[in-house]
Parts: sequence; structure tokens; C-alpha cells
Amino acid sequence: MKILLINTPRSPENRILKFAPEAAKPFIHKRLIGPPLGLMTIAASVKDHDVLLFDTKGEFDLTPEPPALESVVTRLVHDFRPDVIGSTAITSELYYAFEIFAIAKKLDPGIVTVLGGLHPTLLPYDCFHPSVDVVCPGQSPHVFRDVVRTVEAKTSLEAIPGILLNNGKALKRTAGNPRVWDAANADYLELDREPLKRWINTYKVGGSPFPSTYVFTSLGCPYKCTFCSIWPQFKGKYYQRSIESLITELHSMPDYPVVRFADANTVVDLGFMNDLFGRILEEGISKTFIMDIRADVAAQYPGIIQKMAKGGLKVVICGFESYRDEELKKYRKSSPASDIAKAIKVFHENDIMIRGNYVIPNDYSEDDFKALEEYSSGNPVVYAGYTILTPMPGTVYYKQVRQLVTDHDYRKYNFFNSVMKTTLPYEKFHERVGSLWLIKMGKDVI
Ligand code: B12
Ligand code: SF4
Repeated sequence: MKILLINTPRSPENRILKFAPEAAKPFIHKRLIGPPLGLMTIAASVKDHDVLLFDTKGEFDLTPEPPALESVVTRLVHDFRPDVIGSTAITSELYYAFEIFAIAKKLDPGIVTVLGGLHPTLLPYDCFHPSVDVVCPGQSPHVFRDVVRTVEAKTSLEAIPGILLNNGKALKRTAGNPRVWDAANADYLELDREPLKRWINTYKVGGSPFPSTYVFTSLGCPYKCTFCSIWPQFKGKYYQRSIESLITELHSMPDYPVVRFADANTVVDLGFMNDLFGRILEEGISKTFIMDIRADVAAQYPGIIQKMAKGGLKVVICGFESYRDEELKKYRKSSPASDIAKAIKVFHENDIMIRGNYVIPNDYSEDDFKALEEYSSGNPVVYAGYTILTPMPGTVYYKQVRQLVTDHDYRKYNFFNSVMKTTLPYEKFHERVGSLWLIKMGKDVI
């Protein structure tokens, strides 16, 4: 079977960038860079077949004048002649998956299109579109393998439990639940990064001359922040990988001196991280690590940060969210605002660069912006990010504010556009968020 896996392009919608003062524009984050870990895993599940993995994000980053999505997909379908096309979707990229499938179906209506990823996991019925044949929610490499086998055998997809099939009028769920898949442990699939070589030079972050790749050490998150999509994706469960499988993976990627841990929250089990970095040092693995760490972890356990810094931890992404305890409580962040300053101190003492991120609610007034500016300037970090508190469909926050949502265009659900009425005039609100990006210590954007 010929299987084409296409990563969706980014949504270009970015009102913060559009309305920001000119001086702030160079610092505003425009794109996140990195290979599609989910689709790499799907590729690994069907490696006995003829698989082509294509990263449109990487492709569009190769040239300043990227080709149109239609010409990219048309060429792929013409040249490769796939039987099955798979794609992945976060909320802001859902429509691009539809577009990819629609272009392919126009060229060859016999191609079976399969959609998976975060958005189809949270809201599978949202994925109804004439171009989508099958939706596979959850960590579903094994389900995808079953779909491919069934298409090959020309038998009915109805026999695969827990997938959604398009009957022309709606998506209909097949009976039963998919077999349990232990994505982080027993069923972990070794990844082949070779097919992504074409884009390796686009996978560079923060001015680094070296390419980076993603590795997950865990899946899910034990916390329950109201605005977050990740814990609902894993139904509140948290799965840790084994240390030795991580060591093997880290040894297997000499082309990638920079490793970004893709975990929601890397340091949950302190003992695990202590042992992992012990083994990294013992094995002489020399990499630059980037990871997400909560402020309360750094504030309370400086020892683990020191150990990880010794093992190569150089950049930390830290969701500060807010400097006000009442807002943090509302978000169920379960970390007090006072931890921010403590965490910054710990990271800086260990020569770790911080990307601290604040989320800005739509009801911020001029006084709120001024107060945040004052706090953020008094607690500077090398890279600071200011994004919009967005009600991502499928989250607790979405349920809380559903009635207030005014814009249902999913392309805008990437944290860079307000989708609710703002207290300040709409343009002014985005301009003020944009101007916050000037407050930071460094010059790079990550
Ligand atoms: C890696 C990553 C990326 C990568 C790669 C994603 C890609 N496809 O291109 C990059 C760097 C490109 C990226 C970009 C963005 N990301 Co991102 N990203 C992540 C991250 C850190 C890890 C995801 C991951 O790899 N998980 C591990 C893999 C194994 O799981 P998975 O992807 O879910 O895949 C499994 C299943 O879903 C399923 N599956 C997935 N695809 C498919 C396809 C088929 C056919 C099938 C059958 C199954 C299937 O099987 C897979 C294997 O088990 C998550 C946070 C997190 N920790 O989860 C955020 C996250 C997914 N990103 C998010 C966002 C918002 C973005 C950005 C929009 C951010 C921004 N403002 O710029 C950008 C995109 C646009 C841009 N401007 O660049 C949000 C999504 C929220 C939402 N509800 O939409 C998350 C959850 C982070 C967050 N804090 O909320 N991201
Ligand atoms: S915001 Fe961070 S800590 Fe909170 S639930 Fe999401 S991943 Fe976990």
C-alpha cells in the first residue's frame, strides 16, 4: 500500500502581529518550528508499507516565496499515487487538513483519507467534511495500521472499533472501543527521522545554527488548567516513558544537537528526571535540551534544575500565565504568582534562558496592561511571550465562556487572535498585546 502522510501548514492568522507597533513586530513569534512528532509515529506504525511523510511547514519554510498548498498536494498525489492519505490537526489547522484531502480527492476520488491528532481527539464530530473518510481519535497508530490493512484487504472499515466513518451525511462511530495502546511504554514506536532530512535546516530555533528535533519523555499532564487542551486530550492521565528507551533514542539522532522535549510538562516525577539526567551524563550524551517546566517546580526544587543544567538543559519554556493570584486561581494553575520571580532566579542562576509566557484575557483594560507591563519589566526574562487566553474547543475554559465567543473561525484559534469581544477596542487590544513583546532581555525570538 502507498501511504502519504501530509503535515498541515500553519494558520497565518495573527492579529497580534498585524496590529502591533512596528518596533515590537520583529520579536513577535510567527511560527513554531519542528518536525511533526505525531505523524512520525503514525509513519512508524505502517513502516512495512511504502510511506511518504511530507512536512508542509518545513516545505513552506524552505523558500521566502512558498508554493501554494494546492500545487504541493497535486504534485505529491501525481508523483506518489497514494492509496491512503493521512493528516493531523490541531484546532487552528483543521481546515487545512480538509483542504489537503479535498485537493487529493479531486485528483483521485478513490484515495482513502484519514484524519487524526489533537482536534479530532477532543472533538471528533467537528471533523465532518466531504473530503474526510475516516477519523481516528486518540493515540491511534495501531488503529491507523488496521485502517490501512482493511483498505488493502478491501473489507469493511465498520469492523474497526471506535473510529468515525463518513456516510455522506454525517460521521458515524463504529461499535466498540479501540484496543488499549500504551503509546509511551509497551507500544512505543521507534521513530525514523531520515524522511525529514529535506527540511532539517528549517528545524532551527532561537538563532541556533544546529537543527532541533522533538522527543517526548511523557504524554499528558496531571494538572487541570482550565484553558489547556492537553489534559483533556489524555483524559487527565499522565504517562512516562522509560529511561532506557529515551537514552536509545537520544543516541540515535546525531544530526540533531538540539532536542526539544515535547512534553506538556517535563518535570512531573522528580526521581525520573534525576535518573534520566544521571544517565545522560553517564552516557556522555551532549545535547542542548529545551523543555517546558512549571514555575512552581523550579521554585521548589532548584536541585533538579541544577542537575538538568549540567546535563545540557539550556532553554526552558515556562507558562507564567499571570502575575495575579486571583487569575491563576481562576485558571486552576495551582502555582502562586510569587513562584514566577523565584523560578526566574533559579533558572538564571543555572544559565538557563527562559521563554516565559503570559496569557492575556479579553477583558484586560488599559490599567491591567500597565500593571502587567510593570510586573514583567521588573521580572525580565530573555524571551517573553504574550499570547491571548483563547477558549480552545474541548477545554473547560471553552465551556465557561462559550456564550461569549464571537468568532468561530478555527484558523484564529492559535493564541494570536481574540475570538471573543474585548473590553478595549478590538484593534487596540491586539496592539497592546503586541507592544508587550518589547519587554524582554534578549534579541532572539524562539
Ligand atoms: C510538537 C508540537 C508542535 C510542532 C509539530 C506539530 C505539527 N504537526 O506540525 C510544531 C512546532 C510545528 C507546533 C506548532 C504549533 N503548535 Co503545537 N504542539 C506541539 C506539542 C509540544 C507536542 C505535540 C506532540 O507531538 N505530541 C506527541 C505526539 C506523539 O502526539 P500527537 O501529536 O497527539 O499524535 C498522536 C495522536 O494525536 C494521533 N495522531 C496524530 N496525528 C495523526 C494522524 C493520523 C492519520 C492518525 C490516525 C492519528 C494521528 O496519533 C499520534 C501518535 O500516537 C503540543 C503540546 C503537547 N505537549 O502536547 C503542542 C500543541 C499541540 N500545539 C499547539 C499550538 C496552539 C501550536 C501553534 C498554533 C502555536 C502558535 N501559537 O504558534 C503552532 C502552529 C502554528 C505556528 N504558528 O507555528 C497546541 C494546540 C492546542 C489546540 N487545541 O489546538 C498544543 C496542545 C500546545 C498547547 N500549549 O496548547 N506544535
Ligand atoms: S497548562 Fe501546563 S500545567 Fe496546566 S494542564 Fe496544561 S500542560 Fe499541564
